[in-house]
Amino acid sequence: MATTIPLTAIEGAKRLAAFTAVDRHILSQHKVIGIGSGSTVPYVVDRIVSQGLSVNKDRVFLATGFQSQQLIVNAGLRLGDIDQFPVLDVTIDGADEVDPDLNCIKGGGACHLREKVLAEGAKTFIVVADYRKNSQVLGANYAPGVPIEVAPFAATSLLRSIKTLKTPPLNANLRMGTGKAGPVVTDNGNFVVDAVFGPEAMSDPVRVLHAVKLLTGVVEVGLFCNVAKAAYFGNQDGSVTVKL
Ligand code: ABF
Repeated sequence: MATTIPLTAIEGAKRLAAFTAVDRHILSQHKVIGIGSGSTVPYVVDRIVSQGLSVNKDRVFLATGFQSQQLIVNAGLRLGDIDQFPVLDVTIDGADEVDPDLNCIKGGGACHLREKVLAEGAKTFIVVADYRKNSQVLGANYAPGVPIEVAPFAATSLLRSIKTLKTPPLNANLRMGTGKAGPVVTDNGNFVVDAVFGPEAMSDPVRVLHAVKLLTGVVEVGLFCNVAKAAYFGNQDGSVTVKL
């Protein structure tokens, strides 16, 4: 007899957020859908699959990275390409942290360049997460800092130039892989620098985003400001908090 393994509270919260967001935002008329990265997104795909073949056969799904590409393909959904479908109806993705204005830190999984392309290309961008990501100030709950994708040749220079910002990070480090794997390499062949900014800087994430983006070698910054339309947080008690 098959045994069912109960979900932990956090997994249950992720699933609740994902299911609620899909039910509200992935409608039958939506044909081009962006699928983000991380551990909450598999529940998004599960819920979309449960909408049935009759709607899904006419849809195309775009991926933010290798993981979501595998999710789409393994679920039997049609994988599309951003070059063919640059405008998406809806993109749903996870986040590392979300503030009351729906500004997000993203990129803990090193996918934030492609995530931002699919978020900005969507008519509606929705964030799904568990309650731990619901924050008053970015950086309060997510210790690793702001992920910055950087061209490998410029990574060492960036670690120096970022210190010259008007409000510099408290620390910044090249993200390393596990063991002796060397630096983490993104799906785009770049490195990632994680920069921890203090509460004063993070009270204005748009300013941080603009300042860091101007530094030579920066490909994309894992701050998503004025992009998300809503965020859904699953709570431990089975409720969902919605930020609009
Ligand atoms: C992606 O996955 C990233 O931007 C973020 O780093 C991470 C969040 O994942 P999880 O759903 O596992 O918390 O969305």
